[in-house]
Amino acid sequence: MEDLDRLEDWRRTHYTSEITPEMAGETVTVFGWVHAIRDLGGIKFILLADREETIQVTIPVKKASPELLEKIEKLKKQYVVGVKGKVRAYEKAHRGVELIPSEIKILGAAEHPLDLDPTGRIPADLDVRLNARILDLRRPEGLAIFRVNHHVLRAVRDFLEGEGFLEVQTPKIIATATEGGAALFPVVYFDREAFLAQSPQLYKEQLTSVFERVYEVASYFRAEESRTVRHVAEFVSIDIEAAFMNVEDVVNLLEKLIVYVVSYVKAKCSGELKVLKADLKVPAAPFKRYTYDEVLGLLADRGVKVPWGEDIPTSGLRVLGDLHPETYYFILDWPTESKPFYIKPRDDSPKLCEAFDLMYGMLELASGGTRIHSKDLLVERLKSQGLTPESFKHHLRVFDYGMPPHAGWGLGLNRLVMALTRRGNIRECILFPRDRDRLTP
Ligand code: AMO
Repeated sequence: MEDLDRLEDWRRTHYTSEITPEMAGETVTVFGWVHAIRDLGGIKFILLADREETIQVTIPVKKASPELLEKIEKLKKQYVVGVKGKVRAYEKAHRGVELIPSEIKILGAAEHPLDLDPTGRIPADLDVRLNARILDLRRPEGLAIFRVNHHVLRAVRDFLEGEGFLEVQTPKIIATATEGGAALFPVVYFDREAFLAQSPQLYKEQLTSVFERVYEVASYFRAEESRTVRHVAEFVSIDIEAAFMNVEDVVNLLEKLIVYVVSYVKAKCSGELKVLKADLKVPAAPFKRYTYDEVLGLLADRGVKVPWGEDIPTSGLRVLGDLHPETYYFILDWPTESKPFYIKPRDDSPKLCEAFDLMYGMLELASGGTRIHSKDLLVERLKSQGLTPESFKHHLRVFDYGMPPHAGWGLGLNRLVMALTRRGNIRECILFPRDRDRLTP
């Protein structure tokens, strides 16, 4: 589209959501995207959407100026417009209010046919939606999910601040694997090979020997080969690590955090939750705590045999999901061999370790535990997992500087938002998801 109008001195006076019937007679300026156009001959309607809501703009043809009508003729869906007009109370309009424009600016055009209809009236499959992600995000559900995401993070930061945690940033280009080697993405680092970080594990542990309580919110990278609704190649994790704590302390802290976050989201995001049809219930603490052995028993009774020592397979997770719909619960006392090298084996029974997972239905939301803080034991565990202590020499050296006992966890933000917004695929909760098949947009 050739000649767009200029913004000049026009500034928004209100978001659409702020315009109420009580403001009848007031002149306002709104900006947004044309969601729908309806022409009844003598009267034309535009549904204008901004990031908050929508408002009906009503143009009685006889009363409108020729300039205004000319503008209206040019409009197509998803054009960006500014509207200056008078508020009118009108019961039949959405929210009982409409806008009678005196002037319209066309500030941005959209090419037709559009790749996707953001009103959501024409269903599209997820791949089509993700290919036109920006249009997809303009759907009310898209906006709602990422507002929930925003408020989850606010709640997390608020809570951890209250618990004395310091927010840190650790490197994302690293020299050695932290969570097992298979899923690393190599990068060319000048004349050496390096990797994208899978987690902040070793750095957050080291930092407990300085700042005692640290947390980080960041993206991590795993070359996940499997195509599932809950795995992506780039995800955001909320990690904490605390000196002078053990598994029990960090489990209790996580439980408290989940209750805090759900309450916060329920209070701040009632509109979003309605759009998403997510009826949130604040979970009651304490959450159910199972041991790994108890879970194996539950599964065996239902026909899923898991060899002791192995992780719970998807078939087992499905059974657990059916037994705990929309419910948070912990699994504790994992076999040492099923968990990473840095998890502390139990003193009384070293075949078991002080690790836990937090589950929501069939979804693993978080894992963590007490860490090994004896250097000798850590070296032994590295070796028994087939890793070379030499590759971890910088990390091990820190254990010679005075390492406190410590514990922590990593909580998958995208999975948590998936649970809170009741989405069936993690990709819906990531702005621009990355997986085995997708690297764009
Ligand atoms: P873990 O590997 O269990 O633990 O990861 C922690 C949490 O991160 C999320 N997550 C993922 N989300 C989406 N796609 C993925 N590919 C993916 N991988 C992991 C999950 C998971 O529960 N260092 C430990 C944590 C700790 O002990 O502190 C770790 O990384 O929600």
